[in-house]
This record gives sequence, C-alpha cells and structure tokens, in this order.
Amino acid sequence: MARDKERILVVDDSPTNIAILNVLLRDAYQVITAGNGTDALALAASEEPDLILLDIMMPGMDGYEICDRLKANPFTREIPVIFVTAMDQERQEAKGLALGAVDYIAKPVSPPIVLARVRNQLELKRQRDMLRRLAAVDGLTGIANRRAFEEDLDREWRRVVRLKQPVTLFLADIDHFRAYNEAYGHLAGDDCLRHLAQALTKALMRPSDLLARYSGEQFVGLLPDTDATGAAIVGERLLAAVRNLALPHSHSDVAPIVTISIGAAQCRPNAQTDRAQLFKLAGDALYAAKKAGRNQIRI
Ligand code: GH3
Ligand code: MG
Ligand code: MG
Repeated sequence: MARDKERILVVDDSPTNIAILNVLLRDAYQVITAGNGTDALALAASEEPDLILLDIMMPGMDGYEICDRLKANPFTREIPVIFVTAMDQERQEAKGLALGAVDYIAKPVSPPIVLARVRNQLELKRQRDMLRRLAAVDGLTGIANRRAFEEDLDREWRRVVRLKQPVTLFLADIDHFRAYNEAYGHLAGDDCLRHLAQALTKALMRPSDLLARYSGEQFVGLLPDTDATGAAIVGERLLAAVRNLALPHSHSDVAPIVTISIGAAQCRPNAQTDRAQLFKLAGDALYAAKKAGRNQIRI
C-alpha cells in the first residue's frame, strides 16, 4: 500500500540518541524506533521500513549482529541499513559495510549530514524498487513475466510441500493465433493478448494463484491447494472467461471467436518431486487438448 511518508526504523539503546534522530527526521519521514536487537528485527519484518538507522554498541545483540540477521532474512534483506555510531575507526566502518550496510554516519551526528545521507539512500531504494517491479512484469500484458513466475513458484512450491497440499500447474495457449495475427494484424494480436491476460487474471480467485505470460501466446499458472477436480473447475472458468470476451476470430475452425486450450497437471509434491516433469505433463495435456478439438482443458 502507498504511504504518505517513507518509514525509517531507528535502532539505538540510548533514548537520548533516539530522541535526537526522531526530532531530526519526523517532519519528513515516519519514524519508528527500537531500543534493542530483538525489537528491531521484529519491527523490520512487520513494519517494512524503507531504511534502518542502526547503532552498533548495544547491550545484548549488537548492531553488527542485527545487520547480519537482517541480511539473512529474505523479508528484510532488501532494507538498506545505515550504521550510526561513535565507533568510527576505519576497521569498524569496513566491518559494517562488509555486512551489507549501505552507509555509515559518525556520532555525534551532524543534522545536515544525516538528512542528506538518508535522502540519498531512500532515493536509491526507490530506484531499486522500481527496477525490481519492472523486471518482474511482462511489458506487453502487464502481468508477471516468466522470470517472476519462477521466483513465485519457488516460494509457493515450498509452501505446498510443507502443507502437503495438492498443486496444479497449467499452460493456456491461444487457439489458431497465427491465423488471428494474419487476419487482423500483429497489433490486434497484441491487444488480444492484453485482453486475455486481464480476463485470466480476473478469473483466478485465490490470492495464492499465480499467472504469468510464459512465452509468446502462452500463459502459465499455478494453483496451490488444488486437486484434479478443482483444476477442472478453474479450467472451465478460464475457458469461459476467454469466450465471454467474444473477440471475433473469423479464421478459427473452433468458433467465430478467440478461444484457448489448457493443459493441466497436478500432483501432491514432496521435496523430491521433479517440477520439470510437471511442466512436461502440462505440455502433453495441452497437446492433447489441441488434438481433441481445442477450446477445452485436459488434465
Ligand atoms: P494452435 O491453435 O495449435 O495453438 O495454433 P497457433 O496458430 O495458435 O499456434 P502457433 O504456435 O502456430 O502460432 C503461434 C502464434 O502466436 C505465432 C505468433 O505470430 C503469435 N505470437 C506469439 N507471440 C506474439 C505476440 O507477442 N504478439 C502477437 N501479436 N502474436 C504473437
Ligand atoms: Mg549504543
Ligand atoms: Mg496457439
């Protein structure tokens, strides 16, 4: 969700230091604070700050260890960390940077330096976030691309293995799309792909369902916690969603409108299950759906 202000987590065991930084930052940013490592790690994971200002010398967990743990956790790894500390020897600064911190500010802090460095790092984070978003999106349709799908698949796959759930993988392919392009032109073909991507997205109802553009005219989807019966229901819904667009296709022998064929494969995976095999089965099922007359799902 969009925030009014960027959020900064200030971690320091000294209430005075926290107060100084809070006064300095609170006009421009939303400041949250932690007085020890345990609270800092919990807040970093739950509040998703855009930047962390981290003291080094603290009783219990010190700043180095906090930084190390932040970088080891996939949920907090990308949050930039600036060390703010009185330990300003070269060796200590180098150690902090080696742990993945992006910058280093010496105490007692100079207000304009703090503000400038915070501003710079937040700007860099904005740019990184934008690049990451762009890299995950298919430029034509605006849905996830294959790269993003494979990343999401890793995560969802671990989850279904852990929860011992069935999972369905499907491939959806436009029927006679070459003829569509030839009849209506490539730009109309691109529009068709965009409409289909939207319709398929809308037809998938669970937040855990994944959909991506797999290659030119193929979409790939993952349906966690879905067995063959569920896959058939979702598949019919996807087929209907495309038919309901009623995009004219005068050169199809299936119907006078654009249709798709779907191949699905399902299994109840364990840690040893071969995902490539599931892709192959879905591909075989797609081929069977095409052979059997298109505009249908095969599992
Ligand atoms: P089938 O029903 O067996 O799937 O036949 P088909 O014509 O859809 O399959 P084929 O693999 O022969 O052709 C796929 C076509 O998809 C060829 C290509 O022109 C078109 N295509 C692939 N990517 C794009 C794209 O990004 N934009 C457009 N407009 N067309 C694309
Ligand atoms: Mg301290
Ligand atoms: Mg096709």
